[in-house]
Amino acid sequence: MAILDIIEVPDARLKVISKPVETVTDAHRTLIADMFETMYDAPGIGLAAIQVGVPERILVIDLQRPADGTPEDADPKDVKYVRDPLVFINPEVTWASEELAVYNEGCLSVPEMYADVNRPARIRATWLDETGAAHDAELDGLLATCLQHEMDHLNGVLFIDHLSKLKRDMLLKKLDKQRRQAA
Ligand code: GNR
Ligand code: NI
Repeated sequence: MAILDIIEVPDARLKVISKPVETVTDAHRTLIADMFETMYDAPGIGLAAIQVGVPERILVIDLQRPADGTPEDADPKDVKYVRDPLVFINPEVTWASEELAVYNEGCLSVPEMYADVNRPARIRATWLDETGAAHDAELDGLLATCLQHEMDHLNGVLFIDHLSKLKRDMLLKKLDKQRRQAA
């Protein structure tokens, strides 16, 4: 297992269109394990392979979930969260709701910058998991938002590309300033 370097803007690799996986191999499974380790270390809730420099259509998500046996009405401060790793290979959106949901998104490749992004609230998607098994499911909530954010990465798109040029340039300037102050 290894923690990999996460690519940040303005690295040109973030604009690359990633290639479909033809056959899921042990090398992919090793990459996926490293992607989870990298994501948990960051920490983040999702990571696309291109963010660690690999232009293949692979992404991982972990939104964590309350531990088994947690009552619906448990006090939020008593809820213990456990890992819930999800792997998506060659994901495709086959349906999207007209209804949009807004989420204050961030991205490990645009560190410490956040902005509201509107996306379809519910999507139906197909994908393969790390064993090569096919899945088809309707998703909503943060999982739908996060999967769309990660799928954008596979197409060379960042959350800031959904903003006006004015807002995008403001965020990139702020990031630049922050980096110069940290240096
Ligand atoms: O950690 C992350 N948080 C997040 C918050 C709202 C919407 C999407 C995300 S994904 C992001 C990690 C990341 O950059 N994945 O590509
Ligand atoms: Ni991202």
